[in-house]
Amino acid sequence: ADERLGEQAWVLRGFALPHVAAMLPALDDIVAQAAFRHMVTPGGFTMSVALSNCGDLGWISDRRGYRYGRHDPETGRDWPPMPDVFLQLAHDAADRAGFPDFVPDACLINRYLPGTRMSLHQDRNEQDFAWPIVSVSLGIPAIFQFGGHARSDKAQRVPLQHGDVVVWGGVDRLRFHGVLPLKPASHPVLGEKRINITFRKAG
Ligand code: MD5
Ligand code: FE
Repeated sequence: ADERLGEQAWVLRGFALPHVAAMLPALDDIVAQAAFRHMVTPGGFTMSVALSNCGDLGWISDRRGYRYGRHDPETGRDWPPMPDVFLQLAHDAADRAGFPDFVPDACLINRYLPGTRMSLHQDRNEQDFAWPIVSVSLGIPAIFQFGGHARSDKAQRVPLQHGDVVVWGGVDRLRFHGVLPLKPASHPVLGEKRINITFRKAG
């Protein structure tokens, strides 16, 4: 029951569910090495989402800008390696959405608590926009905003649940998107939070 969001954008409902049991301990391992933190935007605002990364490249923000880097700026160490279960899930979801041979080198992990939001933006820090982005939602639900190519274009609202995977590529890769403030809720396994894991080929 795949849902088409755009010409080359798909919601794969529950696609991650068979992998969640293996993903959660891998996630705990990552955040034990590279803790969730709130980064500052180039404009001087502290992001409401807390983030970590795994893989060769991690997405970072500070007063100097947004970019990918090989090291965790908090510790100076490499980001933790991308677990095989993450790689396999990202590859298989991309393939299912029509993007074969996707091998991500960057995995951004966002943590949302009730009230956390992400305002409309485009993801433009990757080298090659021909590769898709794969996003996995875990924990409490969120309403994703899927906009157009201009910030002012009307956005569709797409509810995302635990286990849903979204794949964006091609003509939909640079659409504006965001997440509405999370409503308080509790998930039986993750508690009062949402984790979003995005896979990119950044380098
Ligand atoms: C989230 N994260 O739920 C979202 C899901 C981010 C971010 O937006 O940048 O960390 S990823 C949504 C996304 C990625 C690339 C393209 C499009 C959406 N899109 O064209 O709609 O934490
Ligand atoms: Fe984004």
